[in-house]
Amino acid sequence: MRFLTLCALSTLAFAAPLALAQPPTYSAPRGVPDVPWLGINASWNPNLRAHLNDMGVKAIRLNWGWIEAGKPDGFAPRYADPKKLREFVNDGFVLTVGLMPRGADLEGNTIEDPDFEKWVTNYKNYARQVMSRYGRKGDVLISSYLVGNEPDINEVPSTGFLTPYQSFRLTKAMWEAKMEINPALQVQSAPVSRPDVQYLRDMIELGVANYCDAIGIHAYVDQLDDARFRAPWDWLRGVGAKKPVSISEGGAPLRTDWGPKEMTDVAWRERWHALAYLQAKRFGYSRYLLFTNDGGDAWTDQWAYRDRHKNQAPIETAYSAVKNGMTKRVWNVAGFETPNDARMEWIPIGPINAPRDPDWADFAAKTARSGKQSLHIPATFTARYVKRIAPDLKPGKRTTVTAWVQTEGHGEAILQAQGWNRTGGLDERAQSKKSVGKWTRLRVSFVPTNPWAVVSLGAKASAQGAVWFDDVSIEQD
Ligand SMILES: [Ca+2]
Repeated sequence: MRFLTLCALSTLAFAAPLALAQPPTYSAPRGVPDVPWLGINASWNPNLRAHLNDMGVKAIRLNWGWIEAGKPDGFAPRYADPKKLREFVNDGFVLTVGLMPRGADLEGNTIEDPDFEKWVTNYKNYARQVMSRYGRKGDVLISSYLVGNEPDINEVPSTGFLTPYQSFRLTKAMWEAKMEINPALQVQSAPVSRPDVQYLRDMIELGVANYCDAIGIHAYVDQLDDARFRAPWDWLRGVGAKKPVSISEGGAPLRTDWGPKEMTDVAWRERWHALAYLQAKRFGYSRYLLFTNDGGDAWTDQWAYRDRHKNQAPIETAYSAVKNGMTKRVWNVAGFETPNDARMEWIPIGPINAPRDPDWADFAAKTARSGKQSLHIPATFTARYVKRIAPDLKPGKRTTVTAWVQTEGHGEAILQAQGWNRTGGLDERAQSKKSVGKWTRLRVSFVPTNPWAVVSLGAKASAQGAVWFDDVSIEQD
């Protein structure tokens, strides 16, 4: 069966090519594409499948407007050609579509109604129609469904904004439809425009986690900083809910002043992709769909990865940041004997819109437990961290991260493993120690439900101090 669920597909996809090395040292195979965790919003064009295969993304969100706009389009459920969709599914793509709660259903009936209960019924019927056509058991073409798009900022003249309660009810209606048609389909709650908007908190407190397979968010630009990006998890924790959180849009644009003025747009966009990838893994998000493959108007063109005005040529360096950066992370035992790549390997963490990369980490310090070098972090009252993705873990296996540390003055070394729980993005394991002038080992252990972890090396101090790290390793039973 070709169908892969939102939650299970990364597990399935990673199970086959893993062939983990046996303990004591785990080493991931080079260049395992990080798919279909990674995806993109895309309009159909004749070369789309080849283009996305080249880029290394295998999840697609079909554009939201196609469904009720009534325009013939190769991907619109109202008109979609199942043969075209099947070509993608047979090639390993996972297809997502948003069903707008306004406009017409597949039979041309108006969905919106002044009587909200009738509106909910109409929307549920619409979801039933689409799922019966494209999501039936044994023949799933579109496996993920989103409830509309950014209800917190999308106002419609006739009825204004949908309230959080209305978005909650429409999510529940879609959930009920999929439970009737095919419970294996994935329903994502109405995706809000940013991770930390109160609207989402209201939906979560109304209980939306009980009626979806994943909480839906969008995450752009500096919304990926810790304080903002953690909000959905804080709110889920607040109501005791355990549910994956999925990102159906995110990106950083060119040719605007959204980024720091001290960096070129190209350099900033490249750094953004490295940090965004790390942050999405660090918080255990279950999918990341970038925005957008080739734009479509002056606004969306700024966020694109291919230039529709130049025969779909890749837009660098964002295109390469995805093709080579977001799909090919590797882990090796970190002895700090070779130069660190601060995009692909250990990333010093600072604000995503900072004017320059943090420069406090020395990845070639001359105090070494092994070889000739180690990582040195001058400790401050506010803890500093460098982080790295450990890809290709086997979910369900006991996993242990160890690091050798030495400290100076008031410095305290912190080892953390984060992002490994797909229904608890704030769950982490941590150990910290002072060990002045003497190498000692830190160790944390966990059982991942995501096929990855983010390893974090930190330093803090109540007064002057420093920390060295060497020989960081990860093992699975
Ligand atoms: Ca070393």
